[in-house]
Amino acid sequence: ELQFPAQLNCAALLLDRHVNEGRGDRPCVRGGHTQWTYRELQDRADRIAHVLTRDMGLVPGNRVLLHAPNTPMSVACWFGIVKAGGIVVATMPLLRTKELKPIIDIGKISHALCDAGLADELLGAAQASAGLKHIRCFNAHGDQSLEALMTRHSEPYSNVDTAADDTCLIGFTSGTTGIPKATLHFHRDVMAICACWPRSVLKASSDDVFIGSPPLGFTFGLGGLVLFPMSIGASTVLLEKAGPAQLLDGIRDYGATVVFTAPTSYRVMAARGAEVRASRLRKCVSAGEALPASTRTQWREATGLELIDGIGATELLHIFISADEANARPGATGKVIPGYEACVMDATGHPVPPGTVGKLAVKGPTGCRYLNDERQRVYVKNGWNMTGDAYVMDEDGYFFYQSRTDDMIISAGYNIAAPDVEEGLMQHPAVLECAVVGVPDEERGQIVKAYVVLHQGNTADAAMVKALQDFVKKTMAPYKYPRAIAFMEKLPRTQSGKLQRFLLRDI
Ligand code: 3UK
Repeated sequence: ELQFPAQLNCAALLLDRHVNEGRGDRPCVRGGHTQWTYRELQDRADRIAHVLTRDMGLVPGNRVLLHAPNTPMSVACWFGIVKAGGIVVATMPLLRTKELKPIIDIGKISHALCDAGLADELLGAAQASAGLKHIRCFNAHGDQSLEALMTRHSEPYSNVDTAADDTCLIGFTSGTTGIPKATLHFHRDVMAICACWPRSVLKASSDDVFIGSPPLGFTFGLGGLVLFPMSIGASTVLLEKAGPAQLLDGIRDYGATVVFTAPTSYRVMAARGAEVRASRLRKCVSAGEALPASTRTQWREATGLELIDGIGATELLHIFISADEANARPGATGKVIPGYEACVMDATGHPVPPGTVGKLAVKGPTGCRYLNDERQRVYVKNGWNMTGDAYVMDEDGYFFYQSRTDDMIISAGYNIAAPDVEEGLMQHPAVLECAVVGVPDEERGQIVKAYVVLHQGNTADAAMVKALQDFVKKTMAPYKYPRAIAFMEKLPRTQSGKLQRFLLRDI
């Protein structure tokens, strides 16, 4: 059982503690040409907290939108807001006015800190929302910029004395469908995730250098690139652009040792495995989407490193099923991590025996609290968080991902998990990535259709369709083979990198 004091501001534990305990001069955040120690980040965060309270009229409990790419300054803003008792609502940098507007409305946002480069979209959304009145931009000029206001406040800030169960952040779900859902997380939830997965699975040290691609608006990125490194006094690199090529450059240039990114990114980076071998990289974390067994093998063969897979969710804040390098099993996400419970249930809410497909149910120190949302009772049933994933657990407690519960294809009476067919196709050397969906069919109810992105140098023609179909029929149960195949330049993905299969169903 995790125990926390009744009063707790996570900024004190993640940031101030290191300065108070003599680690103030250790490197903390880097990015672009910026390099701040823990003391330097604390100085920025304190100044921002002063600006929020004195110049922007923030009172504890106000919601503050943070709209920026991953940079050291966005980390300073995150801590400034938390120190001042505000609630951080970090957003995906690529969101447009149309997508920011519901977040501002649902989240009842009153304040915003915004990178000047993204200000137009935010100002557009703010104009249409009555509540958002106080906006300051950074990376900006002029006497009303955040930087200008920061120069006026040099005294240390004493953190607002928040309760452990005051809300610290609101995470918006990446929303593959429907209106985005706002998930509330307390200060103690932030400390709970730092005490769980990083200690039992990641096992990084204060000398590690973290890097990765997920934005801070995605809790995968917030945890991996800010909370986890800072909870152990390590350092972290924030990349504004973090496609596979920039990530590899960053790993080399900053001497990164721990990387967080999605399966697709590992597939692309594997082609430059020699550079990874020449780097200091030692731990590679994959989450956000199922990791195909073939990607695990491909990465190991290219780099000599074993991937750490983990499933997390915005609703649960971070990872709850995972395995370290030594305990990895191909095709399995891992075992439930200490502190959490997980099981696979049937439609009536009863656990199914090992080896049977069912719905994943999870319980632990963190869990879903939607803000004013009817969908709360769909996600949490009898205290179990129902993630919407179909899983199988084996006799040893390893969990094997099958599909999202709504990505099960039923064709001529067969249950076919879309990711299973994707994995089969991905084994073919011509396939870079693919997405499989069920499309309506008079005779079979649904048929399996694959959208395929080919590696450069291959031809998207009828011969390729035939070759891929024959290939799948040879390696898996023939009823699973894609009866229809279409080729694409790239697949539709959310800003957190998740495949949007539902868009393909409607083509
Ligand atoms: C899927 C996975 C198989 C799964 C997230 C790590 O992805 C995160 O949060 P989201 O709310 O999505 C949650 C859903 O994504 N998923 C994530 N990881 C895996 N499926 N294997 C995986 N390793 O459908 C889950 O229900 O965007 C991931 C940490 C924090 C996060 N928020």
